[in-house]
Amino acid sequence: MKKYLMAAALLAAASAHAHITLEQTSAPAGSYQKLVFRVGHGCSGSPTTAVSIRLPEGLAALRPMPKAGWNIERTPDSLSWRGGPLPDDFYEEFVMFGKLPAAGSHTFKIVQSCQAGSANWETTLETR
Ligand SMILES: [Cu+2]
Repeated sequence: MKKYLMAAALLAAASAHAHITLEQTSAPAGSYQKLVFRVGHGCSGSPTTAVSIRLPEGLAALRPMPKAGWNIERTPDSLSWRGGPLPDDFYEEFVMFGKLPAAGSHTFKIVQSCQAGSANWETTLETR
């Protein structure tokens, strides 16, 4: 949430919104936890059609939660939901479950794809 890449013109319009963020930003290292990614809006008014999350190192035994209307794509280092479209003025959550990394700061890089355009986000999980 604190770091993100957007065109300067979109930045001012979106800065008051929720972006894509983790519901909980800290958790015990090595514990099994649910990670909830919250999508607060689309791309400058355009509906969301995909959320692709690049996973930090050390996340293990990862299980995405299936979601009606969305197809899940997995690679060793990313997890994507494609479907929707999720209208700009709706809220949605994308969930995964797994074993968290060792103590430290772990960043998830997220690409939000929309019917028009896309946006890049980062959200960080602290494990202790
Ligand atoms: Cu926002």
